Amino acid sequence: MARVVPIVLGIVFTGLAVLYQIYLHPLFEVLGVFRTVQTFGLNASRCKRFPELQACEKIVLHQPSGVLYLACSTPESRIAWTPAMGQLNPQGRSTEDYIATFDPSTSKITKLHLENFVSDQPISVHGMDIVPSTSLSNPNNALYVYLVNHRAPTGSNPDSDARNVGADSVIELFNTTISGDRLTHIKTFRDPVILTPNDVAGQGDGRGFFFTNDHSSKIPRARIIQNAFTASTSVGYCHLDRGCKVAASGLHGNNGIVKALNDTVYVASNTGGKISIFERQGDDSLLLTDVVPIGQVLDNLSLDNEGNVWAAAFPKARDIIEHLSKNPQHISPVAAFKISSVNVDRNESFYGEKYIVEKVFEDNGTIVSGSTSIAYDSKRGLLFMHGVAAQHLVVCAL
Ligand SMILES: *[C@@H]1O[C@H](CO)[C@@H](O)[C@H](O)[C@H]1NC(C)=O
Ligand SMILES: *[C@@H]1O[C@H](CO)[C@@H](O)[C@H](O)[C@H]1NC(C)=O
Ligand SMILES: *[C@@H]1O[C@H](CO)[C@@H](O)[C@H](O)[C@H]1NC(C)=O
Ligand SMILES: *[C@@H]1O[C@H](CO)[C@@H](O)[C@H](O)[C@H]1NC(C)=O
Ligand SMILES: *[C@@H]1O[C@H](CO)[C@@H](O)[C@H](O)[C@H]1NC(C)=O
Ligand SMILES: CC(=O)N[C@H]1CO[C@H](CO)[C@@H](O)[C@@H]1O
Repeated sequence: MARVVPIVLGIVFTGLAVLYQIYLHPLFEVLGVFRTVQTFGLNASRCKRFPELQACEKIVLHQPSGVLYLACSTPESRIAWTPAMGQLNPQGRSTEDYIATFDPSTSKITKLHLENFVSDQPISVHGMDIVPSTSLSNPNNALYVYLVNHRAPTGSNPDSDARNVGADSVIELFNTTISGDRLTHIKTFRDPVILTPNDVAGQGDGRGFFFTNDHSSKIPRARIIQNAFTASTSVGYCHLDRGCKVAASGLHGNNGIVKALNDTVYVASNTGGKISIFERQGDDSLLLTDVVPIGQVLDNLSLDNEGNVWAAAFPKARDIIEHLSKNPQHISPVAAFKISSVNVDRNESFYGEKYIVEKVFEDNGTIVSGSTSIAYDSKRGLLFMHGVAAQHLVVCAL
């Protein structure tokens, strides 16, 4: 008996060490538990802050005009009502979320009026996509606006308490015109496949979109552990005529999504610290073609004019969690990665190197803090950064 105990302990410790090596160590690396934040790549005297725009979860650049679209709220209300973070107190949510445009050439901010939007509750914005209309008869420079809207469940019985059932999330389709001040509502998509929508990537015909589900259940219990260790999130596709379906499943910690004009779809994995690249199939499902490891907690993605993918990243997961779930004033370092695909004509691709990952900057929170969304105007050399609970828009000349 006396000799069995050390053997059992030995086995247990070896088991734990193996578990640590396989699961915890990579996770700690991605979460930045042991990381020292660097500061490089941004020059404070070439950056400006715009505190009129707060808590803008998602920003999307309209490249031809240089105008930025922002989906905004208030930092305080995000702590009460951010279903993606399991924050499900609808009483504390903002009643004045809005979509705004920001023109960097004049610094003009325009809050867009919602037209034809009939709802029994205020809009609660999250992910967004802005897509120029591809319709041939398009005299007005129309744009389609796809928005994740986290409604609260309605009614007064326990089955309609958000803490028990989660948010009643939908995806809204609007249209607008470039430099217009209105968003005209076209349709609300509500479907069981739209479970925990985070971000959306829409089509230019205003008829369909891909979106990420950031969890496999609407209710927060055990969701964090589930997301860190299991591949249980999905990408869905909805179409005006064909309804909604799961386009890809078994993915790890889905977050931002972006689609190139050629229908290549990029999805960021937050706790997985990687970007998955898909090709759209004839039946609107997505075929995984590549995975690009980044090694940090990732958030929302954007594409620049030159086909590079930009990813906002959090060097310190602990700080972003504090910032998002307790105290919006808490400083959270930010990093940005640029992922460029190697031209297939070039020789590198023959050796299996298809993407180049470059860390463009890292900041300890002095210049930018808590950015969950980054957009780069490659023509004008401007970098835009905002975050779900951030206090201001930051615009930097690179
Ligand atoms: C930062 O930008 C200012 C103004 O453009 C410039 O004078 C300065 O040299 C820059 N600093 C660095 C370290 O590049
Ligand atoms: C937006 O949609 C409405 C209704 O579907 C339509 O009447 C209007 O012309 C559209 N606006 C633009 C700018 O395309
Ligand atoms: C699709 O477009 C992206 C972005 O411009 C580009 O990087 C990618 O190589 C293209 N994919 C294909 C299959 O052409
Ligand atoms: C590719 O490799 C070949 C043989 O090494 C070389 O002759 C050619 O110049 C290379 N092409 C490019 C675009 O680098
Ligand atoms: C961030 O870095 C800058 C420049 O290296 C330094 O001056 C500042 O004290 C740092 N701030 C924090 C909060 O670490
Ligand atoms: C669309 C979008 O903004 N997605 C994510 C951006 O970052 C925050 C912080 O992690 C997430 O909560 C959002 O879901």
